[in-house]
Amino acid sequence: MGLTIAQKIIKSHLVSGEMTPGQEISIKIDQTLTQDATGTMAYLEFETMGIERVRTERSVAYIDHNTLQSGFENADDHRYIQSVAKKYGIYFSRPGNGICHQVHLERFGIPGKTLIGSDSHTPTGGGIGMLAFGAGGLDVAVAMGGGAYYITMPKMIKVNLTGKLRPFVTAKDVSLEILRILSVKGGVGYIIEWGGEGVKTLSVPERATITNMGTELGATTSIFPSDETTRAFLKAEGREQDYIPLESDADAVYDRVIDINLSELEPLIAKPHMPDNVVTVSSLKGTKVDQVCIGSCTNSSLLDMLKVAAMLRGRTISPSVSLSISPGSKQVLTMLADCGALTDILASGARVLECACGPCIGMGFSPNSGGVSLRTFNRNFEGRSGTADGKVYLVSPETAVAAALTGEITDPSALDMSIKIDFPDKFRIDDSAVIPPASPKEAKSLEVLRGPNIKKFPDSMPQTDSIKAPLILKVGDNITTDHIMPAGAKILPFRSNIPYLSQFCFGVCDKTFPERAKAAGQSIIVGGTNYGQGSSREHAALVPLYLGVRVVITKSFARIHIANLINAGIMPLTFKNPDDYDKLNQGDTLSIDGVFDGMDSGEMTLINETTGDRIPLVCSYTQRQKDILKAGGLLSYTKKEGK
Ligand code: MIC
Ligand code: SF4
Repeated sequence: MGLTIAQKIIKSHLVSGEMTPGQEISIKIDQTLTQDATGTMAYLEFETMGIERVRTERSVAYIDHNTLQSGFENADDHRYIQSVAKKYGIYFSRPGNGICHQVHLERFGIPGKTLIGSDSHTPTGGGIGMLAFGAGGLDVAVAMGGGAYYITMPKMIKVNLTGKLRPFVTAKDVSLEILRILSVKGGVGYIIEWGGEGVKTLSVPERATITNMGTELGATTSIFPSDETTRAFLKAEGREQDYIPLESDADAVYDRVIDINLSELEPLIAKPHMPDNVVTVSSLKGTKVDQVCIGSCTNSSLLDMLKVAAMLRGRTISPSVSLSISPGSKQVLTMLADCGALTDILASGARVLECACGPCIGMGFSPNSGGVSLRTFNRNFEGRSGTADGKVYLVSPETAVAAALTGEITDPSALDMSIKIDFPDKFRIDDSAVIPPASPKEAKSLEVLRGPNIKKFPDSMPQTDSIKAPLILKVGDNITTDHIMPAGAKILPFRSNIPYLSQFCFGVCDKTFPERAKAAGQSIIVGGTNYGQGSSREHAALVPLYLGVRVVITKSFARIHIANLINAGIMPLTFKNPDDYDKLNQGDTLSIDGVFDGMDSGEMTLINETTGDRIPLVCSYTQRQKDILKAGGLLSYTKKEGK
């Protein structure tokens, strides 16, 4: 039987397990990336492992999320990451050099290699044929130390592309179309492989937009073939030697095939507050827009920016709209400057922001009260923009510009406009903002620089054989990590200060949660389906751990979050009968006996001591996961096992 592209890469990197869907496998990781908001924690974890130098082929630390430096906290964290990177063999991409996923694609990504990153959009690398996964910081730390990465062997979806996108219909619309088809949980347990004749019509940045937003489907990762288009991209980056061709075998077997005819798509838009809340742009025609933001790891490539500049050339944005543009990297920004496109952007009245995540992670540019914000980003979760009642819509750069010009939601293909892009076949290569690590000899005498904002980890809590605790918080479906542990300009500086962060835990759902959880000592959370979707931030597990949460019971979990819970030593369990969710009320006292036997048999009984209900729960931990939970988390487990 033939293999898919992803299966081929897994096979060549397999360390343990069988490649049967649903089974745990572990794979060798060639490259890692971190960003600053998750990186500080990942490097603190790496340091506790006592390893002298990273054991990957390439590890890169990016500073891109929290670049405001509104107090000493960020600056200290950046300095800490820079000093750790230098000492332990990691390349350091300075603030201003760009968004991790964009820069990684440009400068470091290699087809056929494996990559994990402490950021959920690491699958962007799939645009260049990498098998790239988002993971918790601890998993990345382990991989930097040479440890394998454990995942459940996914099933395979093939998206078969035919046709060619019409003008003003874009890769972003392809992402929104697949979200419309599959929903934010439709990709859980799958790798999505993009294939078919239509692939040839998409450039690498367009493919990367699509693999980037595969994260919003809940997919384990997404990948494109590596072909002549990939070779041309690598050549333009001066890295043709990194090219290898990659395609699936003709008789490869997929669990599901979805057909999309690119020629039939039209501009799409995701309405507040979920990326799968997708309708056509034309159906919202005329809706007034207050703000437009262009950028993020989804849509900040040179191609995107050149199209934006071409649409803005000689035009002025609507007086009622505030437009921000953040190019994805220094390479993109300097090339826009070189060809004059930056002048077109500035002349239109746009505000050019730093090459960083910026508004996407709530670092400024929050919309006005109740404001409508059209963004080329990948997430429009409630409150993420920094304005609690802001209404964020997700669109392509072309639809974004159309709204910035007209002041209302407008289908860009309905504008009387045609644009022509001169796409260069050689990019401007300048790696001066990437600082290489010290030599192993020099590294020995280097000191790691720490600031006072770096606080200790929450104490680990080994699982006990019986638990009795109150149901401290009951939440619904699709709870995101932005609900559990919000980000944004006010909170992000404290990513290495768990006690401080804890005040904001679940703030979007219930501001009283932190106080109540602390007072309870130990507690249990109950959620609906797809609990923990979104970010890879392990803080969404470490902070609840700090607040005493021992168990989370849901109808289903998102992939990275369930791994982070186990890594933190919090026991994730699911309802055997999802309807039992209704038998639990916030404030009930719950208990579970025989936890260790239950971990082995895969079944436990939850007793609702308040109502007397007995509720069957299920789990399917691997031996390693059981050991991690019993040890009180991956860090204690790793130390104990001497791994
Ligand atoms: C996000 O888009 O939510 C983030 C911020 O990039 C996160 C990482 C983080 O929380 O630091 C992600 O996607 O993993
Ligand atoms: Fe940064 Fe936004 Fe991409 Fe996350 S989704 S990495 S915050 S640009």
